Amino acid sequence: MASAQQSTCDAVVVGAGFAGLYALHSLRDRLGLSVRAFEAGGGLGGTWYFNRYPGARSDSDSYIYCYTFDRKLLQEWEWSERYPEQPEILRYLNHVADRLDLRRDIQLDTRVTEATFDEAGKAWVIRTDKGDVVTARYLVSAVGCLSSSNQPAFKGAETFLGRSYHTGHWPHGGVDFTARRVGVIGTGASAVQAIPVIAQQAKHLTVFQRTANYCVPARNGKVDPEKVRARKADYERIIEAIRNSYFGFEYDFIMQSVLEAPPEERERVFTEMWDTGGFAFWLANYQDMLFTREANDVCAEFLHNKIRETVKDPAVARMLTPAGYPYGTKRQPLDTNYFETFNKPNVELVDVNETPIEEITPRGVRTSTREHELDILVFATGFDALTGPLNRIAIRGRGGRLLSDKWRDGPHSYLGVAVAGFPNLFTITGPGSPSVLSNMPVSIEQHVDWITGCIGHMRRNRFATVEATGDAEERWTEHVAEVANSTLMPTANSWYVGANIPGKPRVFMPYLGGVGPYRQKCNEIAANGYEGFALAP
Ligand code: NA7
Repeated sequence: MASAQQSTCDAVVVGAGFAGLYALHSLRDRLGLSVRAFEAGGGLGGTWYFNRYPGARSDSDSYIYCYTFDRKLLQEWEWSERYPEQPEILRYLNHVADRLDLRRDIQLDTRVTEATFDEAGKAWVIRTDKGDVVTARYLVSAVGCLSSSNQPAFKGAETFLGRSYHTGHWPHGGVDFTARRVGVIGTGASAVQAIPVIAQQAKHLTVFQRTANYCVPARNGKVDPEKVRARKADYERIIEAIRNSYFGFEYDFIMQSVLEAPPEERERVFTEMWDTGGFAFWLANYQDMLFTREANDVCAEFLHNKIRETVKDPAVARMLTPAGYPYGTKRQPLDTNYFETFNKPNVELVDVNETPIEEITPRGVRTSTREHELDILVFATGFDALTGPLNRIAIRGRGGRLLSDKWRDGPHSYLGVAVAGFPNLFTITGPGSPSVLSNMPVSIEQHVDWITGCIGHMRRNRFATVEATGDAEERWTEHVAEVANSTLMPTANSWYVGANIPGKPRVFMPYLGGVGPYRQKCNEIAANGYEGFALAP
């Protein structure tokens, strides 16, 4: 596709990951719109194009970490393991793009830098770093929730003579750690996946930990072919179940207080969830776990004991034992031999609260007590979540107002999909929607279907613009906060509240009301003529 050109189309989609691909397909092939998608990556896949670090895989089970709109594809595609690995997900997304003939409308290696709403023309004028200027009636953001990486500004970072990488921008040829001294900064979900794999190769691995994490075993492996067959035969029920569930998984809370469960019963239930692996311990635990500290402590204690049982050196076990925040209020990583890795003689743990990183030197990382010499430094330091990817595009709505200015004190959004003052802008899995607190493909499909319905309604009724009203937006934003504040979730210094980014306003960004209830709310709003939106000819 030629670049550096001026053109017009009905819709521009920003991003070609799970969300962008489906948005392109839905708007183009269901509504018949002319659509152009821009993707910053050199290939499609979004998150799965960029996050190629060792051990990268989905933490959702493969049979539900996929599109459900194409039932034939659901039957045909064979996942090789319980959790799909990054290359396999990328193969899947490329397969989908070919199957739906999406590539002809995707421009790769192109970052959208600006989008300005032209009030007179009732259209968006979108500019890219390749010089494209596209006028489109609808602007659909499919930028992802975790695509703007967080690179902490360590003093001296530029002086390091070894090689350094961020997990979210991993080199395509991979990194050979053999005989290398490696440092990993961070112990979030990415690090928890990468550390055991790096430790197998590296001569020496130093892990710099700021916050110890609660991890539960993934228990990855081949899925019994009988189970695969049974699931394929049962997809209609599964789809209904995940769409109406709380988190987009086949999980339900145990409708009992953990404090009322007899201790032996509780232990049996915990052990069963632990042995099954995956998110059950987090998302299908006793119902009061995320509501009262007393209940939470009981669940946390089970996990503390597991760490003590696994990690041989009591001092290291103590450092790895999370403290100071309730279990489940930060994203729970799934691990494969994470804690076991710290028993290896070539692995060292540094608590940067006790011995802070003072600077990065040409030879490695210097903490308050010593210099750790390194050949390779891995930043597993996460992302400026949810608002970051949107705020880095200069999106100007009515009166030329920048979205990043409007969101200076935190995101204000209606349903997480629309913003007052920014007509015809749709934000797939934006802040204020279940997004990162759900199995992403389920939420992505719901948003894209809803957006398609909304644009279809506009075209049938000859509305040129749709815009969230200020009132509806404020009520929704308050509701998002109210639901979050009724739980323990906002109490931790997590990326859900932006605590990982210095200066970011502390606001709990994803919607905790549940995937099923949220879907129902969105459907009701549409059925009531797009309540809370102003539609204009
Ligand atoms: P996360 O979960 O944000 O983890 C980042 C890690 O890096 C975490 O342990 C942070 O500690 C640590 N970090 C961040 N900044 C610093 C500085 N300045 N110094 C030391 N340590 C730091 O990102 P991931 O990539 O692991 O996972 C992101 C999501 O991707 C994941 O949840 C899945 O949804 C997929 P902190 O906890 O903030 O103290």
